[in-house]
Amino acid sequence: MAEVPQYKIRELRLKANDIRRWVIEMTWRAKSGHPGGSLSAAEILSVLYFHELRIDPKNPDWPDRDRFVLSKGHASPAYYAALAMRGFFPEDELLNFRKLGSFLQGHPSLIVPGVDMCTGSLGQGLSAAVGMAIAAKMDNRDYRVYALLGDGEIQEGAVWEAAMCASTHSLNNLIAIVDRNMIQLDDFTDRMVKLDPLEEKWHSFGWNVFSINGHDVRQIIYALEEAKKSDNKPSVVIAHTVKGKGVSYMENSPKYHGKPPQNEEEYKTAIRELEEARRGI
Ligand SMILES: Cc1ncc(C[n+]2csc(CCOP(=O)(O)OP(=O)(O)O)c2C)c(N)n1
Repeated sequence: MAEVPQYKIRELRLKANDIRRWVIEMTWRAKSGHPGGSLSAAEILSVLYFHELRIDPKNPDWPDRDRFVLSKGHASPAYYAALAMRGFFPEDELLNFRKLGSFLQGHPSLIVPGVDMCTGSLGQGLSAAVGMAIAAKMDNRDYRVYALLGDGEIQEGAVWEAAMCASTHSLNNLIAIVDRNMIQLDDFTDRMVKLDPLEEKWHSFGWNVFSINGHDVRQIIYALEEAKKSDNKPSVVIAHTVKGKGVSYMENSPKYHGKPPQNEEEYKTAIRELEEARRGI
């Protein structure tokens, strides 16, 4: 793999920090939304939107664009932030998150520029991504399809039906990323339905598997580069992350899955910690 220059790594880490800032700002203003699983996915979205995806914000419907499906649709704050920062719509719109009349509702829909699939009902995104990847092959187009799934989400059986379908059709143009933050709605995934050995499960379903630290942008870039070399299999990146990453009182806490900062003090603490982290990047 070509070495990624240090300035690029730093830029991607700064973008992840900006995404986190927006997640706090948006959920705090809306007094609702899902910060935990948005914060865990910040580096993944930063790498996708500022390094990986072949997209054109001026032409969101470009037929040859790479597709992205945020299967864990509740992580919309981080997703909308990445889309706005990338230029699909003005960043000011993020201040209207979840407001009546805004196009930035709690879960992504096709009215949002840059969004390729309506999501929010968990378990469906990979099937949609499989359909898009098959369509690319049928149309002789070389775009790739990326899907981001939650680890709680993949307890849903439909995900595994889609996984079998993808390997059956040799969808080497499909890359799934699992945000393995170990927590789902209100508890730890392993206390609800165990997923491990997760890497082996995907292997046995016929996928290439890459297991990485999902907060290390270099590792994310590397895994995606390797995945793209596949000539006959879909690939999955198991991104080991921390739910609530970057805000101390949210880290590893099921409480902040679907709860914004609870008061002014929590809001200020979150912003202060993210500003401190930014200075260290
Ligand atoms: C079909 C369906 N069932 C239940 C929910 C409610 N729900 C929203 S988020 C969530 C937990 C998701 O956990 P995970 O996939 O691990 O997401 P993350 O921790 O990354 O936020 C649930 C059960 C839903 N959105 N869709």
